Parts: sequence; C-alpha cells; structure tokens
Amino acid sequence: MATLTRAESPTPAAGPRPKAGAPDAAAPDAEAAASDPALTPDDRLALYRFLVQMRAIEERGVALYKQGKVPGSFYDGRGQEAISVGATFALGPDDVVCSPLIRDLGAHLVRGTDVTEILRHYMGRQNALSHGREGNVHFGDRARGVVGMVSMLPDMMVVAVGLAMAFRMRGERRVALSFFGDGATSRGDWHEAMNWAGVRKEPVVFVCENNGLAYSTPSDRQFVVGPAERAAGYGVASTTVDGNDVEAVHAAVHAARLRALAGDGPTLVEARTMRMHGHGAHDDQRYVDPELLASWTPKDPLTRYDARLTEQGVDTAAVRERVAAELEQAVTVALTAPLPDPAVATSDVFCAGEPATLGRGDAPWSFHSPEAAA
Ligand SMILES: Cc1ncc(C[n+]2csc(CCOP(=O)(O)OP(=O)(O)O)c2C)c(N)n1
Ligand SMILES: [Mg+2]
Repeated sequence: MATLTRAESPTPAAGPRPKAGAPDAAAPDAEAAASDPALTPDDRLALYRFLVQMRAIEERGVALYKQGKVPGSFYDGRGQEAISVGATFALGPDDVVCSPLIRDLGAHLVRGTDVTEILRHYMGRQNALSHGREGNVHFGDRARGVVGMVSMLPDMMVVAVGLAMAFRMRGERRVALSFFGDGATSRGDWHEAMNWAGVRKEPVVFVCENNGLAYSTPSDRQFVVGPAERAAGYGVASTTVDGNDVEAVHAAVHAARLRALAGDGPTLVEARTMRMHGHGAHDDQRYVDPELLASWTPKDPLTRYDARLTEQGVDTAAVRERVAAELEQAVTVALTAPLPDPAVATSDVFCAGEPATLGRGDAPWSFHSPEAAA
C-alpha cells in the first residue's frame, strides 16, 4: 500500500500524463500484492467470497440482459471488483456508503443486501429495493446504510459530504464513503465537494476508481493532473493504490476511515484499475486498444486473490461452487417474482414525512476491527 500523503505536505509535482485509455503509467504489478496484517483468515475468505459473488452475479446479469429479461441496459464492474469490496469491507456498522455507482455491486454485497432482491430489482420485478421502478444500478438499502445513487455525476459526492458534516456536527462516530470515477473528477460538483470537505475537515472517504476511461473518453482528454494530486489543492489527504488488489484497497480505506474518525479530515483514495467490459452491456468498447486490455488480464483481481489464498491453503473452488449454487437458487426464485402492479407506479416516489434514519445494518464486514464494532 502506498503511504498516505498528508494534506499539509507540499503539492506533489504533476506526474507524466497517462496514455489514452491507460489509467496507469505505473500499472499495478501483479506480483507485488500488498498484504493487510489487520485481516484474519475469516476476513480473507469473506473478501474472496464477495469478489466471486460480484463477478458471478454480474456475469449472470449480462446473460439475463441478453435474454431480454433485464430492461434498459446492464452495467458491470468487471475487473474493478476489488475496489467496492475492499473499500466497503473497511467500514464500520454505522458508516454510510453514498453511493455505490455502476461498478460497485460489491458494496451492496458487503453490506449484506439480499442477492435475490438484487436480481428481482435487475429484472424490474417486485422487490423491496426499488419496487420494480428501476433497473440495474439505481438502488440503495437504507437499513444497511447504503444510499441509492442518482445518475448525475458526481452528485452523490456532495451528498456524502453533507452526511459527513451531519455526523460531525452531531458528534457521531461515523464516516461517509463516496465512490466515483475518474470522469466524475472533471465536473464542478467534484471540486465543490472536495473543497468543502477539506475546509471543514469532514469525516468522509473519497474512493476514486481510476480506470482511465469516462465512457469512451481517455484520461488524457479529461485532465492533466491526476485526482490524487489534485486533492492536495483542497487540503484533502490522498493515497494511490493498486485497485486490483483487494487487500491494498482495504488497507488504504481502513487508514482513511481511522483518520476521519480521529478528526483529521477527508482522504481521497485513488484506486488504479481497468474497466474490462464496455461502459454498459450495449457497448463493445471497440475504442479501447485490445493490447491494453490484454495487458490487464493477468492483473485480474479475482485470479490474483485466488492464487494468494490458494497458497495459504484456502479451498477456493469450494467457495466458487457455493456461490454458484446460491446464485442459481436466487435466479430461479427471482424469475418467478411478478412484475409490479401498475396501479402503484406513482406511490412512494416522494418521501412522505420523515425518512427513516440511515442504518446500522447487519452487514458482515470488518470482523477484525474492534473499534468498528464498538
Ligand atoms: C453529469 C453526467 N454526465 C454524463 C453522465 C453519463 N455517464 C454515466 S457514467 C459516465 C462515465 C463516467 O466515467 P467515470 O466517472 O470515469 O466512471 P466509469 O464509468 O469509468 O466507472 C457517463 C458519461 C452522467 N451520468 N452524469
Ligand atoms: Mg472511469
């Protein structure tokens, strides 16, 4: 894991401009995986399981989309699973994710959102997450402290800063974590959120998934100075990690969270990665150099973690088999769910009365961290 760059440190010089579509002049080295000493064997098993689950659900989601069972489009995070899984796993029960975006299914899984519900939601069936009003990525789970996203980028970052501000003003020991892509950092709201968080030292963790692409626009057409370097300009600490290494992401977010809880303010964790599928299932990403994609294949976050855990004696095949069987069962159940009643299409669109307090849920995260459970 890279060391934390304190906000007080001198602004680092802008590094070399990344190549088109390559997030990474310094692409993560598949061999040099970080090891987070805070993790127990059970934590590692859980992390692996969440990675496998995310990939399996999304592979099935793409198939269901191609079968015409998922309305709209389907967005997945293939190649980026380690980021949402590793980051969310570092949170405590009272913390809030605001919000998982289109590559962040792992955040929902770590917080414990039910897989059958997710599949019903994908297919627009009756479900508790969206009541069949949305497809694929727009959903949250309030009881588990997961705020559903709106599409406008990066609006949820501003909301996350507001949440963090409320936590600080009420003296609550909680942090807000916000995911966003490299493309989102080119929008005005990003600068406003960064500035406010830096000035007020809000307890917020910003997780930037730098995959070098905003839809088809490569990084060098988006910005000259990278997101982590820009953070210093706002008084926000930053760190850059290998986004394909789940333990490295976990360690960085864990440190950022503790820093926020200590009153030392926000941190931006820039996780370098590669989007291995198109922007959505409708996009064959012919604009991405196949050689670039091929160069990222050996850095696949699942393959790498599988190899590490196998070396530690974990029966990874058993995990994969169990996940596949559970998914099969969930798909079968979800496919029998009815479509929503059109008569209720306009109910619950606006909040009536006071919204329920954002969860403390029952998510299976952070077993290792006694202070997280306190
Ligand atoms: C303000 C705004 N403009 C355009 C879009 C459409 N859009 C959704 S995701 C996306 C790409 C964003 O790129 P990035 O932030 O790097 O995320 P990535 O898809 O790479 O994960 C675009 C253009 C949007 N949702 N909001
Ligand atoms: Mg991107």
